[in-house]
Amino acid sequence: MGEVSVDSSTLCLFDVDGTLTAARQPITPGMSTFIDKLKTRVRVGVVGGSDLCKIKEQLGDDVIQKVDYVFAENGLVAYKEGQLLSVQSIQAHMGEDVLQELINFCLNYMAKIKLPKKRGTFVEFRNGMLNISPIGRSCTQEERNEFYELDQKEKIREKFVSVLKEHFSEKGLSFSIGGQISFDVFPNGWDKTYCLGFFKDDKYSTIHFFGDKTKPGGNDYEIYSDPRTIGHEVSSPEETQRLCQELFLS
Ligand code: M1P
Repeated sequence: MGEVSVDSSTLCLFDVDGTLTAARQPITPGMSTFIDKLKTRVRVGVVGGSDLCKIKEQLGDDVIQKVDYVFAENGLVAYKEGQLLSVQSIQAHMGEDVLQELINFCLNYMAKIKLPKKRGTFVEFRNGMLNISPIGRSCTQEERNEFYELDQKEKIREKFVSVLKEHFSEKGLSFSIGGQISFDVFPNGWDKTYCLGFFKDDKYSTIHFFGDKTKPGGNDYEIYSDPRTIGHEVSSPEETQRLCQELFLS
C-alpha cells in the first residue's frame, strides 16, 4: 500500500481537559504518540479554556511547535505553527470600571459562601478572561476532587453563575464552566468559537471539533454546535482516541 499523505484541507481541533487529558493532568505517552500519528493524516490544533502556561504543563513545553495551532484561553491567545498570531486584552475591552465591579461582586459573593475548604487565588486574571474559583486555585489535587464532587451535588458554580448572569445581564459577558473548580468569564463571543476566526485564510473544507463540555453552559458548547464545525462529544481521552482512530486512521 502506498504512503498516505496529509489531508491539509481537514483540521481536527481538540479541547484539552477531559478530551486529550484527564482534568488538569498531563497528556499520557499513549495519547501523545497518537497525536503524532494523527498529524500524518490531518492538521491538528488544540483549543483550551486554560491559559498557555497550564496548557504547556499538560501538553508539554513544546506544544506550540508540536501541533499546527494552539489556542489558549479559547483562542484569545493564538499560535499557528509556533508563531504568536494575537493576544486579546480583557481590561482594554471591558474597561476598568466594569472589570472592578465584576471582581468586587465575585469576591463579595465568595466571601459569603461556606465550603468544607477554601484555599487561595479566587480570581485569576488572564489575558482575555477572568477565571473564578470558589475554593481557590491553589487547592491540592485531593481538595480539587473533593470540591468537584460537592459541586456536582450542590451546584455551587451553577448557582454562582446564574446570580452573575442576572446581575451583569446588561454588560455583554459570558460565563462558562469548563473544568472542576472554577468557571471562566469573558466578553460575549470570546468563547471557543473565537478561534474559528483564524481560519479565514486557511480555507479548511472540514473542521472537526472534539470536546467533553458540549452541553449549554459548558465551555465547548458554542464551538461544538457551531455550523462551521463538525462537533464530536466525548467523555474521556480514551474515547477521543478511539473516535479519531475510526475516523482518520482506519
Ligand atoms: O480547560 C478547562 C478549564 O480548565 C481549568 O478549570 P479547573 O481548574 O476549574 O479544572 C481552568 O483553566 C479553566 O479556565 C478552563 O476553562
